[in-house]
Amino acid sequence: MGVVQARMEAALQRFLPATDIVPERLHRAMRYSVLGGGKRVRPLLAFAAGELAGADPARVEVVAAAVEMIHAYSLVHDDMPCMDNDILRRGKPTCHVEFDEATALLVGDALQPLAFQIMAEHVIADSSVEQIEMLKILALASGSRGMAGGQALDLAGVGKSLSLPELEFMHIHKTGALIRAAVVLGARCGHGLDAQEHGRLERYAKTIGLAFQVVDDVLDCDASTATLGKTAGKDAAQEKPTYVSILGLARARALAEELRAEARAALSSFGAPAARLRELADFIVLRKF
Ligand code: GRG
Repeated sequence: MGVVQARMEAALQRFLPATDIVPERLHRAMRYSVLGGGKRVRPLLAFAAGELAGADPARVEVVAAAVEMIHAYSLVHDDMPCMDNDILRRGKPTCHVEFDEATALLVGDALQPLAFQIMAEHVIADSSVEQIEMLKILALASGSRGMAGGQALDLAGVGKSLSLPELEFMHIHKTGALIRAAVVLGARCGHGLDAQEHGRLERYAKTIGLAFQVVDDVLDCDASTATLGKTAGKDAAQEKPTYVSILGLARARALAEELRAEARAALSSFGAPAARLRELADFIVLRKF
């Protein structure tokens, strides 16, 4: 585990309610769903963007944990029988299998406000106006004009053929919105960037958000369940439109490569301080799980 991941794990341990606090079972299920798993890509992005913007890591830790809580809730709900109906996540039984459906629903219901609570009760900006702006960024990224809306489009697309722009629109929302929020919020914890630089960072964030999804589609048909820690081959089985189903495997791989180059190009003016963001673009595209 890297330094950021270890720091994140400790922070999430602290922010999540303890298992001896009532209701114990819900708190156990929340901790089960958030802790001890996941690549922590979004926190890594928040810390890397924070580093570029000269942010205090103590502030970045809060926004990174908030984004990761929203992400964890989305996975718990996505795995439920009413959505993707999966039994394996991060190499262990999904939340509704380990606990039950009602508890899984409540885990999402509770993780989502907890994300906003920690952002409201810790100092993450120099002014309360700026802090509220940051809460709004996460709210927009999570809601019907962001991740939840993208999920709705995803569910509506099952069994249908989507055009490439339609697929891209869905993914920019479902997966891209939260990835963008991680980068933007990490950078907003500091004040080292001007408006133009924030714009370049936004372009980077949008591009790697899309690259993340293209690679996810490739891995779904290219990697094993054991490597992924989640059921492989589901997209084809569920007749979901994906980059692979539309472009074929080779062109989907080539697109991921193009997006990696585009993301790195967006960072070119930043020089050495953006090294971690470049590494993460490489990791997102070259990952095998
Ligand atoms: C239920 C509102 C709601 C939204 C669900 C993110 C999402 C929306 C569903 C997950 C389904 C899925 C496979 C999306 C593709 C990309 C993705 C977000 C994969 C999982 O993220 P990783 O790989 O997971 O960062 P880890 O476990 O590493 O944190």
